Amino acid sequence: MLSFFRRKKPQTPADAAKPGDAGSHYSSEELAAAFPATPEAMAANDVAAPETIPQAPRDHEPVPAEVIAAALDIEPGHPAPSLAAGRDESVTPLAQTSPVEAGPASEQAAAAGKPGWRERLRGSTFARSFNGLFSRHPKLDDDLLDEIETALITADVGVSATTALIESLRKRMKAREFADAQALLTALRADLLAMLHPVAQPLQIDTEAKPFVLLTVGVNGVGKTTTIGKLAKRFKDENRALMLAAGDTFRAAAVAQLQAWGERNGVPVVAQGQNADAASVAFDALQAAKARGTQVLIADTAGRLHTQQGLMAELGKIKRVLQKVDASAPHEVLMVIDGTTGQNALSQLRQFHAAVGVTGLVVTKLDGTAKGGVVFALAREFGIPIRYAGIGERPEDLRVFDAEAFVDALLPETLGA
Ligand SMILES: Nc1nc2c(ncn2[C@@H]2O[C@H](COP(=O)(O)OP(=O)(O)O)[C@@H](O)[C@H]2O)c(=O)[nH]1
Ligand SMILES: [Mg+2]
Repeated sequence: MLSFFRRKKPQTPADAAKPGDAGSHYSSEELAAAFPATPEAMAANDVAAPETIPQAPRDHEPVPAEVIAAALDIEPGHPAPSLAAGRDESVTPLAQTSPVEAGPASEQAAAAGKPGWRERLRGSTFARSFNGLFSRHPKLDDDLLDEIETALITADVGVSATTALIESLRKRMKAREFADAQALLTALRADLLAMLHPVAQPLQIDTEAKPFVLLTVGVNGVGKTTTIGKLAKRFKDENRALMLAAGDTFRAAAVAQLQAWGERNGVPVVAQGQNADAASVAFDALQAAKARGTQVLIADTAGRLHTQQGLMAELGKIKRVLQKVDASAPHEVLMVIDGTTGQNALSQLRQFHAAVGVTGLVVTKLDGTAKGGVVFALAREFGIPIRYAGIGERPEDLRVFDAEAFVDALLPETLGA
């Protein structure tokens, strides 16, 4: 098949907007300069005077049992084992402190390699495009490269990352580096892994932070609240004193959803109900968490489109209000990205990073219809750590992002046999 991608060299909006060379990452300063705040946004950013902010958390109404049941249509389970290997003494690697790590489930997991990943990602466009590709094109030639190029683009790897991968393979093929198509596949797997290695950095809870504040952000429906619920379960299993802040005050159901996760996991939830000021909820929660000696505070926020300037500015306000209580907070700004989004994920991350300084990513819904490739595009464009991957709806389906397991699931070592 002919490759129109290589020959036409199309420009995506993401490529067009990208300064510097193709492989460069954005600093917060570059992003802030590229997306200056408007006067309206600056005004909206004004931090509420401390005296206008309630000093104590409000008790919330009890959540009806049916709401809890509806919100928690899941089975409890064990968090996944991880590659986490902390070196800093002041920092506790999450996975290493997990009591379930030593349990029979994790021993079984270790014996089976990286369980779940292949099975869950089998349906992705990435895996499906490559499945059978090498048996249809067993010969090492330009046609094989064109097919691979098309498969990568179709899987949302993005034009710039795909071009870089293909041109490198082409050079090495011309230099007769590969004995056969299988050798080229091995090289492609290694190149893909090399793209992900720098971003496969597990979240580590700094135990010096009291509490460690984790602020979740992202557009609507990407899986923020579900991810918080899964993290709550994980942290709880690690015996961490935990608190949640119901910062999505746009919808009453959003508060109830978080309260339901809290009740299921025995975790206190600070909420003020619908239409409350999200920054005020965050402020309350951090005060309460400090007073109680909580180790980890996870704050939910309402989903917002990256193009909604006023709402994006509100995130900056939440951050600044948190900093009134603790100058080092939030310790992690975790952006949740829906893996089915495609290349739009890049503009989302660009805008959220400019507004609030994203320090880690969770890519959800990689099971099901996700194409899978956007993870590579995100890694290449931004270099922001990918903390977790959502590969299903159960708590144990939020996995510490594992570059090897991910590449292996999308592109197994032996294909098209
Ligand atoms: N299949 C799948 N669904 C997910 C995953 N993460 C979240 N979801 C679903 O995505 C939907 C929206 O999640 P929610 O947490 O309410 O999104 P929010 O608006 O960002 O808070 C829910 O139906 C979740 O069950 C995942 O990793 N895989
Ligand atoms: Mg939500």
